[in-house]
Amino acid sequence: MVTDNLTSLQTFILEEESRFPNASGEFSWIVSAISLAAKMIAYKVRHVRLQGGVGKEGDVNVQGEEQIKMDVIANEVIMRVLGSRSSIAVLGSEEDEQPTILRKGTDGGKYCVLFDPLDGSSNLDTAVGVGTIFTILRNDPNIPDAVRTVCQPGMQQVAAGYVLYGSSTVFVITTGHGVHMFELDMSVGSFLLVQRDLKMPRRNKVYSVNEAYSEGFPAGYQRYLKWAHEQGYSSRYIGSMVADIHRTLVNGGVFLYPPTKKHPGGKLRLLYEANPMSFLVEQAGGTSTDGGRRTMEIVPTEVHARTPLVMGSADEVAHVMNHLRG
Ligand code: AHM
Ligand code: MG
Repeated sequence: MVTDNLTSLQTFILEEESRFPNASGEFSWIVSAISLAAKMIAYKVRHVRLQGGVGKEGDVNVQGEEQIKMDVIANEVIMRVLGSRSSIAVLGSEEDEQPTILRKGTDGGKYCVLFDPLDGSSNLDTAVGVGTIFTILRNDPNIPDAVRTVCQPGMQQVAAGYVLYGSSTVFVITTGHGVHMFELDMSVGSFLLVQRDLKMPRRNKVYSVNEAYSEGFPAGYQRYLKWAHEQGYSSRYIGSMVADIHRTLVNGGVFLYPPTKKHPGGKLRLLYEANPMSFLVEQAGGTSTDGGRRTMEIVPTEVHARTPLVMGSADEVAHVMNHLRG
């Protein structure tokens, strides 16, 4: 009996694009570049100590956070691989202060790509899963300023996804038609489809939050946690967003990064982390808010804007929201 055919990420994206008769194919080139960069980073992450990548780089990034060598290496890989794609007008990394304008006006470039090259990299020295997060936005050539070009609400994303470098390497993507998961087959060097149209469970009694900060959380979050304890919830927190969101997508539950004493406006970045993950979660049937508003409706005011985050299974997010309302 013939089961499902094997489908590579490349073939899958070409098929998706063929649904749009006027598609130029430029989009599939970008996804193929991201997958190439991901394979290179996956290899380097697997050998991070042998490559000398766990040491501190000595610099701090634009957020004032200390960079480790792999942050810089991953950033360079992505910039090199994506920088040569003619359809990208603006490329922005969480590690850099400003997005880079690659092409202007008549030079073309239909898209902007934003990425967090190696989220959770502080976990690399303990061999915990880390990830690359990306989002693809449409470029508006009439806006000459790169920051204003990329400051689009999440609703306008063309595609978003992440690569989790965990016990296996998985590539999860949405183009607005469901969420699809691929696994890296090292023997052929390709990401192969393992789950089409992934839907997250509507409920699962699991919350994922850095509970050690809870004294500094607004009262509503504290009420929610007390309620969740009484209801017999489990807690799972890796401290590496891609790994925590991947588990939440697959198993259900809720992921929270509330306002804290240290980060009163939330820690996670709206454009680089919250929006791409929100797009995926919504496409998988879940919801995402900043504790009040739908995350993807927030209009970013700056490229490194941060936001509190409550995302996950629809019913679980609703429980949090009920407690936040009082
Ligand atoms: P990074 O982009 O500097 O790696 O920081 C983001 C990470 C996320 O992966 C994770 O969800 C969060 O920071 C963990 O923060 P905390 O250690 O405060 O719980
Ligand atoms: Mg990050």
